[in-house]
Amino acid sequence: MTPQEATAPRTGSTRTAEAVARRAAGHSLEGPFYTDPDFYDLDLAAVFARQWIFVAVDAELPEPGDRTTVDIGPYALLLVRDDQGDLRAFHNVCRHRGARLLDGDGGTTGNLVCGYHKWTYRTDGSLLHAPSQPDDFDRGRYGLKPVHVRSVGGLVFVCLAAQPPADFPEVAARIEPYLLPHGLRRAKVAARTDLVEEGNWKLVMENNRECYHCDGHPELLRTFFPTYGYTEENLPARLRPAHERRLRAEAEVHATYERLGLPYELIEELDDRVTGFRIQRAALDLAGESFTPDGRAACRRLLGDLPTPRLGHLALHLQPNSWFHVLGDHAITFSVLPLAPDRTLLRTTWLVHPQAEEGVDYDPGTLMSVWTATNAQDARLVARAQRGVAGPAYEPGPYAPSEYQVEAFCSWYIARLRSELHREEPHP
Ligand code: 3BY
Ligand code: FES
Ligand code: FE
Repeated sequence: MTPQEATAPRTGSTRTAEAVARRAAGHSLEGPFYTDPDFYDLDLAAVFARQWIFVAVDAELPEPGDRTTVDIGPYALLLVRDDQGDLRAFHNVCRHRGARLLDGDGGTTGNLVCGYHKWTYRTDGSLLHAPSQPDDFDRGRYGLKPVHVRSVGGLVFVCLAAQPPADFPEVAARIEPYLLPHGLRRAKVAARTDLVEEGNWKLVMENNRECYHCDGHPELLRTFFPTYGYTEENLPARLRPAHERRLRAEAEVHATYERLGLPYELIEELDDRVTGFRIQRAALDLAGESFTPDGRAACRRLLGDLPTPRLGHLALHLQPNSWFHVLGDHAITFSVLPLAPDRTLLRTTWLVHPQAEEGVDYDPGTLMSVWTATNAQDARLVARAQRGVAGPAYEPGPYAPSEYQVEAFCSWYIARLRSELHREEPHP
């Protein structure tokens, strides 16, 4: 090494590139991936500004003029349904002097009016009116900056990149047949919670991708089989009774899926493509209908007017930031959005049949209880993990076999960073 190299400052990008190159497969990531602002910036660039990010459901903005806002790290976005009924997404930044255009979520609007000097945009993003500008002012130059948006079976994704990942249409085409029978596009939002977790976004995702910690979820485990992630070969003896119950329950729901023509095969392509995903229909324990204490439906009206609630759950995992459980009676969506290196928003949304009436067909407390408890338990685990990996004694440790989806997430993530570090295209 020449003296010059030895004394040259190690820039953020050099340190990050070295850590990415060093990553040992089968082991958790080094501490700075979860704590260091340079890694956080790299995650925003390589993942959140490149991939399709799950941010909302169609049911939040069903009618023309309905709108909502969402922030992805530093990117403030607004979603609006235009006059033709199509979803649009824009940077939520006024083209006059850059003020945040809309605040908060929900609401209906004819036009989008900036609260500062009242520049007014149509729902298609074009600038309709800029008060007191000269006659030759060219409104055509100051439309809102558009962002790619698309719905997949009622789930809304945005992509900040100029060129979204080319494989997403294929992934959408493969998961849509699983989702469409549940009618999520026309469903009703029964509840939504925002939970700020005290941990890096990857710890939130990694935690979701395994059930090695599921003893911490007594409410969930009444219906969710704890055998998740294990195979016949590596199943611990203590899970054998649950495994036997699961096999019997699977045989029954498979017959139902066949009878109703519902796709149920496992597709698991988590780390070998740009848009990693996993989808599967699987049985639930007890009554097998829903995530409730006795496994019975929490909502009397069924999603998509399906003829039986006894459908187990459709589990969908998408890289980088989401997971979903679709049941006969309701659906739950989970969107993970980074706030800071050590803070992450988990937005959870419960969907029911559009005509289901609160207090008549469902009690929100019952509907929400299992995942509210599970999210709170997971948030405590994520905060513990963050505190541990932030300390000097932490070194990456080995994954257990049942954590193979955590390894898949991390190797998928490392591949995204590698391709970012070798890329020359600028960012939006
Ligand atoms: O939400 C999931 O996909 C589940 C719940 C428990 C662990 N995780 C695999
Ligand atoms: Fe929006 Fe001035 S910043 S109208
Ligand atoms: Fe958990």
